[in-house]
Amino acid sequence: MKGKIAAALAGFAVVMALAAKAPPRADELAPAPQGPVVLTIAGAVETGNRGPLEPFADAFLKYHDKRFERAFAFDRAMLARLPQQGITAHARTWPAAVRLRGPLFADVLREAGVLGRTVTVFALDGYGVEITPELLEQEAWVLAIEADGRPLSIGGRGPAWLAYDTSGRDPVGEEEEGRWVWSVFYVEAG
Ligand SMILES: Nc1nc2c(c(=O)[nH]1)N[C@H]1C(S)=C(S)[C@@H](COP(=O)(O)O)O[C@H]1N2
Ligand SMILES: [Mo]
Repeated sequence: MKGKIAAALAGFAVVMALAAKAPPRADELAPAPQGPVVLTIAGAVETGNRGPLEPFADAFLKYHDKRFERAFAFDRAMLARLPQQGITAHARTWPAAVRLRGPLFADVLREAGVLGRTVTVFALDGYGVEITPELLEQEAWVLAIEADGRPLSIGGRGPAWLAYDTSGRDPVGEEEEGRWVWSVFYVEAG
């Protein structure tokens, strides 16, 4: 009897694991981005707008050893459609303060359905910073897509740059600047 229960439980666990791993059906997904994707959010994404990482097509994500069954991908227009915030960010080592503009990072996370989770923000160069919900609440974090009136570019600090406003206080030091990830392209929600 015990064996049967154990076998049934094991079978149930396998079914659940398969269900969790199954790639989403197309009709389960939110509308896909129209333009080139600049940001992919994966991990604890429930709905998402794309299916599994495709090793051939998603060569750069594969290069960074990213894996997912579903994700929420943003093209630049999707980020630009969210309410935009203008901030002035300044760090001690910079030649001058920079005017940044883009959506609140919290709005981006909400759109992907992962607001409230700890996220790791990754850049093209592999740099990654963990942002806990507590850290997110301490500042009005902006995922900037524009700096000093110009769209952020790949090769510059684009496609997106995570920072917060520092006007009215001293330029930030190394510790805070270290959390301002530039060239953001991927977010993993835990
Ligand atoms: N993409 C990316 N963002 C990053 C870093 C990095 O190496 N790569 N370094 C962080 C640190 S530690 C600092 S102090 C600032 C400035 O880094 P930089 O001197 O490499 O420009 O960016 C932060 N954001
Ligand atoms: Mo740094």
